[in-house]
Amino acid sequence: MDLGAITKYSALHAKPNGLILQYGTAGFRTKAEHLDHVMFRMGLLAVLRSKQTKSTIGVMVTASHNPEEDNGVKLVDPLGEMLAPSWEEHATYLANAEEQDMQRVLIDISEKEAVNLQQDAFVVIGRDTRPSSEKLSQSVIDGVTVLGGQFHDYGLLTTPQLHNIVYCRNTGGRYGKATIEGYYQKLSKAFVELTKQASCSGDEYRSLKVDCANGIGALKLREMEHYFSQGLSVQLFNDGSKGKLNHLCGADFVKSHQKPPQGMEIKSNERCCSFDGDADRIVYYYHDADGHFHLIDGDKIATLISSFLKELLVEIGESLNIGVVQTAYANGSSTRYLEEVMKVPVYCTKTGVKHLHHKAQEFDIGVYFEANGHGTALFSTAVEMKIKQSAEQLEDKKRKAAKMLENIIDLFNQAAGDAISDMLVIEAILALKGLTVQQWDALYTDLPNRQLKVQVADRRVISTTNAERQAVTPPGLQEAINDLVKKYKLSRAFVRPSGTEDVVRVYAEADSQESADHLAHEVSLAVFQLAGGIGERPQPGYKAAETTHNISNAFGPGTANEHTVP
Ligand code: NG1
Ligand code: ZN
Repeated sequence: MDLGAITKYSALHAKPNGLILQYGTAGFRTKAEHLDHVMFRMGLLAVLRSKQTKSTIGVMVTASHNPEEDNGVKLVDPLGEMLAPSWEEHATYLANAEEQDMQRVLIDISEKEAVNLQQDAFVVIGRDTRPSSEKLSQSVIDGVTVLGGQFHDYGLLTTPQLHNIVYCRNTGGRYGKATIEGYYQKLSKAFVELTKQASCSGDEYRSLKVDCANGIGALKLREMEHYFSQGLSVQLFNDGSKGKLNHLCGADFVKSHQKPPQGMEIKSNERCCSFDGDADRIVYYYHDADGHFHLIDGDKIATLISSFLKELLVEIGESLNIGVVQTAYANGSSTRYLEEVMKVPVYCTKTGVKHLHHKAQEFDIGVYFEANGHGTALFSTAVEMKIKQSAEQLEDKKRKAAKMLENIIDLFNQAAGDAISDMLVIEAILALKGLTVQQWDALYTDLPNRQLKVQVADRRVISTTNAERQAVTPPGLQEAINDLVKKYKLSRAFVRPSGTEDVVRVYAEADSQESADHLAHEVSLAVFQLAGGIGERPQPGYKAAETTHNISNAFGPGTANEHTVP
């Protein structure tokens, strides 16, 4: 380690005194102007992680669905997964070291993790379309090079494309070529093969409106569309040519406001979808003949996918163990439908895709989705081999089903939830089953629900158990929630501290929208009273909820996962 050079370069990416940031569920995320030192240091850390794992490590510069002024960074582990938890702690430790302590912290981490500093290191870097991303990714590169690491800067990428590239590089090409071209070809080939088998070829099944959140998804979909155009035509909206990133559009906006994005004209029964700012989430929606908006979220996507996979397995005659993984935010109707109608086991994990991903790895086939539209399906190596064999050996209908499954496996991005890949999977399934968007939506009816945010002095006073469905502290809060829930039919409510914003999230569902709204409001009041609420008391009615939403979305210092030490 050339400590002199590190000190010299670090001074060029100096940390503002007293600024403290946390590596949260999605890495570091805050105002872009506070992130230069974090980027440089994550370049250093990626080199250490690469030396330790003797593998390529990824660094993605993005703040996903956050406003354009924000940015963020996360590291991608060798199999395309989120960074291991012990290294998340190192990341926080290194990002927060004052300038004079930085070297010592770096040495500390390499000693603790027994990093062989002589080992080669290779880091791949990607970034989204934010105005700040290019400069910040240059700071990552400075960190990588000063520690003697080699790198490849892939430039503009969606987050899941970077995860995919890391996975491909570390598996010697078995998972596919580690290039953007390789990604387009693999997915498109599988998609075109699948849609060739669809019997209904009416136009309504084969065209889709896509809201790209004014982000990277638009660029990448445009690059890719000619590869799959014989199977699907896409019409892009919010492609970044005018509007601001994630502003009044994108998957997060559509899901949380339960309304269509701006800038997209929707005719009745037209199938539409929205990506988020880094294209790792997707939600679908349509307007019915009466002009009512219908949202099809991650839960219904998981249901469509798992029922299709199950049907194929029955057809092939394979009894593989298939499971669906959700979080506490999954709509109660979806869980009931999966368990009672489809007879598929459902598991609930803590919020954050790394938890869902790990749980899904326990099955032959694990389908996981957060309600917000982030998810994918994972297939064990043994299953992949078995299906390949079946596609060669079986005959007629069984062979056809095995071939379909083989292509579906190729169409999923098994490294991470991926809006483009999920979109193609969904479009293929709808075409193969001859389903309209309304028929898909009619699988079950979502229970009315409401999500609110409450501001408290210190959200860490709330701790939870049972996959975040019950509050352990502060004393009395869970009892209060239990009493409130009893007042409503088909009701459920829980609270948890957000991992990405300085708020407590409240979720409630019940048999009517009015009841869900009341319950959410009453639970918010209980949180405010028992967990140290600050500012204005929560007000009843959805109008108040929207106001709360906007305030905490401002994401300034003190409202994000950022604290300034006085
Ligand atoms: P927090 O802020 O911890 O609720 C949010 C989402 C997560 C996940 C992360 C990372 C909800 C309720 N929460 O986490 O699902 O996507 O952001 O982006 O949607
Ligand atoms: Zn995202």
